[in-house]
Amino acid sequence: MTIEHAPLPYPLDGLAPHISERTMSFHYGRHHAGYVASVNNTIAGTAFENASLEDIVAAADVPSALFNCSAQAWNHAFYWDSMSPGSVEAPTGELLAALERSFGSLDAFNTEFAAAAVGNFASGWTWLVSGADGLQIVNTDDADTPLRHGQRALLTIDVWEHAYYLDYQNARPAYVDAFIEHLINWEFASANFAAGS
Ligand code: MN3
Repeated sequence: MTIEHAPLPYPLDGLAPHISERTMSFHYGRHHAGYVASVNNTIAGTAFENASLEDIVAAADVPSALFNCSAQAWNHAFYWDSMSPGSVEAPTGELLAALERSFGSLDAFNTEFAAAAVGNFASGWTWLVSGADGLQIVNTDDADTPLRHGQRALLTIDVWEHAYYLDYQNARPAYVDAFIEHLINWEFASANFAAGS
């Protein structure tokens, strides 16, 4: 089975002006495409040849080149889905209640999430996850992903420099603020939360 470089859920310029078409053309069109191509090249003729991307991420040796490219392929697809064009629709219902239980309020979550993403001293990812202890914000390094830690990912922001440097240069806090204020797809997070409860 060939791992698919799934189409973006919006046009390349759909997140502008917060994330530009130029960033997306490199990030989706080159970085993400490259990870998917590396997975397909690496699994050809191996026991993983017919595995799903999730199964490869779950079973690949860590560290290994296959883990790096497969987890990055999965993380990026999840990141595209974590954003949507247009204004952010605030979370409601069960997810809002869970956010309030774990963080106190939506505003408190936003503040903690921003601090974690700005403070993530790595080329990595900041995640909202659901686990045994409720909702948590976690940072991962490089390609590492909640899939390998028994946590259900609800949403993520890519904080590798390639995600924001063309638009924000070194101003990661401005990129993180734009993500929180303008881009989070809470409907996607809510569907992920519902699937795990
Ligand atoms: Mn990236």
